[in-house]
Amino acid sequence: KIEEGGALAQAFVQFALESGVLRFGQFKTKAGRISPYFFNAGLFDDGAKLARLAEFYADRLIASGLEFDMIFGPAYKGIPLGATVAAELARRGRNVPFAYNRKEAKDHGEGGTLVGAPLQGRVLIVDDVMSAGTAVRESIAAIRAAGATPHAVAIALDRQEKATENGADVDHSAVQYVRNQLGLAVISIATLDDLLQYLSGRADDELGAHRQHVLAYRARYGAG
Ligand code: OMP
Repeated sequence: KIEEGGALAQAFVQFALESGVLRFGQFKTKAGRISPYFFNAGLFDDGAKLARLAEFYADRLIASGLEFDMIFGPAYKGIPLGATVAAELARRGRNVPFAYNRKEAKDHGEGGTLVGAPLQGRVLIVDDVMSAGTAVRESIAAIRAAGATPHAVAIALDRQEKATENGADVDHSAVQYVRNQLGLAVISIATLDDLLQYLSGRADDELGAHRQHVLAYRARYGAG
């Protein structure tokens, strides 16, 4: 049983806020929604932050009991994430192969779009965020095309918002779709609910003021 939320999620939300990775304001998401918050994993931008981030993924993965044969980090943001998570798991005695992809095929040298270990067996995708679900579908397709099995997805933040299909919003979230329709396990360090819980505890300060905007966004785009 994958245990979600709890102290680990709260510690992670705090870490993301302190690192400036999680910010409040007005941001346009990939699906074209105007969001009052944004999680920019690219701002885990030094060795200490990346190491700590990898510890959060590894803690969650190990607690989940999930079995997998290798790690895939999708370009671009999944590449350092997959690499650091693979290194952290190896440090804890669990060494698995690692691969990543390029966005553009290379026509010289080793060629192709896949780099690293051959894609085979049960593949764990390590990525940053799931919103409407476009990015994860591309990773799943790339793994299948290579003849391997997309087995699970580990993300830092599940935004718990309506997925889109052919440009239209549907009622379930991307994570629910990947779990229930595609049958992959999805492990997230934190969710939108965890962020809201964190903000509830900060009702008296500046951070708490963002809660109303996040609640309004959830009312409009949150998955049913
Ligand atoms: P979907 O492909 O719609 O699930 O959106 C996920 C991608 O959106 C992530 O891989 C990011 O590139 C980007 N994103 C963030 O990084 N942080 C957010 O808080 C929201 C998004 C987003 O655009 O939805």
